[in-house]
Amino acid sequence: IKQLIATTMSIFLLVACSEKGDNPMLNLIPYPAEVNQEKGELKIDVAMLSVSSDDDFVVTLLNKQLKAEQNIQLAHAEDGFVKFKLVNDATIPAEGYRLKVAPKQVLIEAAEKSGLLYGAQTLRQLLSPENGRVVLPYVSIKDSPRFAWRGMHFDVSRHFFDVDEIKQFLDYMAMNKLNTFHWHLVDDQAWRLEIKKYPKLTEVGAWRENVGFTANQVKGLNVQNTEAYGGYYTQADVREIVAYAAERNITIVPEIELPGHSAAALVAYPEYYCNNAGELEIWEQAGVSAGVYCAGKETTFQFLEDVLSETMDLFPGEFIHIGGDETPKDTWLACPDCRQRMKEEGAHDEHELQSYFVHRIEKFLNKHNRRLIGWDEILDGGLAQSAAVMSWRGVAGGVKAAEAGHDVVMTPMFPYYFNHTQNHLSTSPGHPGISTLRDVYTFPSIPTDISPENRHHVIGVQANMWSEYMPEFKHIEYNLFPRVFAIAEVAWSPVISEWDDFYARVNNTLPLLEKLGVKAGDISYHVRINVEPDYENKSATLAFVSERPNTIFYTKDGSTPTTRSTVYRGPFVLAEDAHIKACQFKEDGTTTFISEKEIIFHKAFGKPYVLKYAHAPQYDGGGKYGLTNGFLGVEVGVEEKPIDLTIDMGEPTEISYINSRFKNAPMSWVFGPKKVRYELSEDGTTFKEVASFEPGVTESDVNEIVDYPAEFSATKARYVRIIAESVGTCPAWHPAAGGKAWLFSDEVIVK
Ligand code: NAG
Repeated sequence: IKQLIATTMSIFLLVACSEKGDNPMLNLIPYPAEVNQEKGELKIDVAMLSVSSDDDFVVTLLNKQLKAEQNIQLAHAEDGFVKFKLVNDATIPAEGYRLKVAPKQVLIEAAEKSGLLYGAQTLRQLLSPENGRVVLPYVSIKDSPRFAWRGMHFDVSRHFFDVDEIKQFLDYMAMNKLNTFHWHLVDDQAWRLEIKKYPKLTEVGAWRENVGFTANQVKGLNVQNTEAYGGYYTQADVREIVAYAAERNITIVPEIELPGHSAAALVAYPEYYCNNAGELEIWEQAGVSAGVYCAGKETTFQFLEDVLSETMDLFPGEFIHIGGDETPKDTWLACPDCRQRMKEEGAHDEHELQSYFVHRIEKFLNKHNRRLIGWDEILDGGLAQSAAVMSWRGVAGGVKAAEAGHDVVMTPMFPYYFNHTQNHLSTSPGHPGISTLRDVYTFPSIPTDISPENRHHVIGVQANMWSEYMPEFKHIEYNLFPRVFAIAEVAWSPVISEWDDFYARVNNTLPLLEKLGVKAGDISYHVRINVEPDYENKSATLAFVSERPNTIFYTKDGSTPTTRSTVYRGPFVLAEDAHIKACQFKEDGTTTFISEKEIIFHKAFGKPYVLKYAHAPQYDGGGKYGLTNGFLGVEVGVEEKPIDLTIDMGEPTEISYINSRFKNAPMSWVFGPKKVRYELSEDGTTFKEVASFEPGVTESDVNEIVDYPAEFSATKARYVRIIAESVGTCPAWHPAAGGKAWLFSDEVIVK
């Protein structure tokens, strides 16, 4: 019995030891589902690491990677020290594998090739040779992905990337266990896919006169704007790329945008544009053109079905992406054919006409056993149950779609758009609007607003790479890394680790990127100021979040922080107006950016309001109280229509001051208001004007917030109304003249 107790004890100790978590995390990204480290490590000469495999490609790829990263090669053997085995074991989940490092062998087992491929990627990260020897921890790993859709999107329309660059992109995906490549092949700026039946799509549509996106917008670029710029993929190229991806367990989802974002196609084939709608050009700048397929002509659908048929021949995957975002519908309203179609189909307005358009394409795809996926705008007007939705304008579309029973891929622009810069360096390419590694890593990928029984509809996550301001592949690499590690781990790992652990693993992986010759994006010194208002107690809790562990210094009076300012030690409560400024300092004592936030506990703080015209889902100002949450800087955005809100103060309140704030940034299509009017009411029915402004539109390239403060004699009122008129459309002098303009406001201050 003594013997038995002793044995049991030692087993207990052993288990306790391996589960206690006193082992540091292994340097693996994405982190496996289950890792059990045992005592000790295997030290072995690289030359002894022979390999045998039930699948040759796994070894070919692993060897190619090891050569580049570590300059080592595993020799083939009948009975290798490293064994990749396909086993008939139903307990291994889809794409999953088991990996065990033992004294006499390294064994990777999977039920499918994809599992072996991913096991090899994990092994690759475990191998760290020193002086001809490899040291491997004794470990046993059981691993499989969290999501079936682990996506990366790449826009090759705004700028062209050749076959080798696409393959390189796919390699980066495979090493991060990503399995879905969303290939954005067409847009207003170019059509890049050869379609045999319509050769002009690429003869005409793949080229524009200039590289466009003026050089001063595209940092570090020095392109002569004299020759034709462009390129396309032949069908042979595409077949080669599809096969290349398949070997790496990557399915390609091609995107054929419709009905909007289609100027390139319509310049090549103007007959599918509404008659008398005017001339189109292939775009050389960012933004949305008027190029929308005519929804009235039957020939449009014939054309699109032909295009989609060739597309389906090339891409064997289940999903075809049809775009569906940002469709300007003015041409439809002015087109007799479209009007006729609306009448015939009982479409009450242009939105229902888009719905008809999408439905019709969907039926065609379904007939060919494919599923449609599109941007969240396709939800307007209802969809067939099998259609899937990509939530890009925030998470609202994802919530709506999942609740309606559609599968959803979460790709909210903040933080999953990798074209947004990830730091504040003036040399960083991409769109402004910072989205850091930490933002990507810590973002809740399944919105908690989805009811628990519908959360399974979130089939995955995806990061998008729009290329307007990234003409060269090095820009893509800079913005991809290191954030791709974050999206990969979110997509794969069942649990997100502590930030510090992830940050450490990323830092340990950066030297490898250097060996591959990749210039990864610099990790920021950004300090995010999070405000949690407490409306009942007229206070707010502030928390600062940074990527780097450096000390955060801050001030509350709007002065510039220095290393003698207050040190941030944790969340704190604020009950008085403050102008917070916070930053981290680099080793040389400078800083890259000072974050700031003004907090004002005014009379309308936390008061509910009603907007007459809904804001865009992606610009909600931070939630329900976006315009009365007391802090400045996060905006509510309304397209084309006025910002017209009525605040309910809850009870008659003495008011003598109103200030509403609007953004003016014409080059981002955001214009200050044409007119602003303030009104007060006691009963919510009869309103009396107390102040008004008529600012007029500036013709300039500014990016400013303008205040409209008004003081007046104290008046008792329960309701406060602010009416700010929009310019509606971009004026004649603007590069996007006629396009819908935005109106943005961050706060209404009432005193
Ligand atoms: C969106 C557009 C896209 C553009 C991107 C970045 C979607 C679904 N649509 O407005 O065409 O490239 O922003 O500017 O993202």
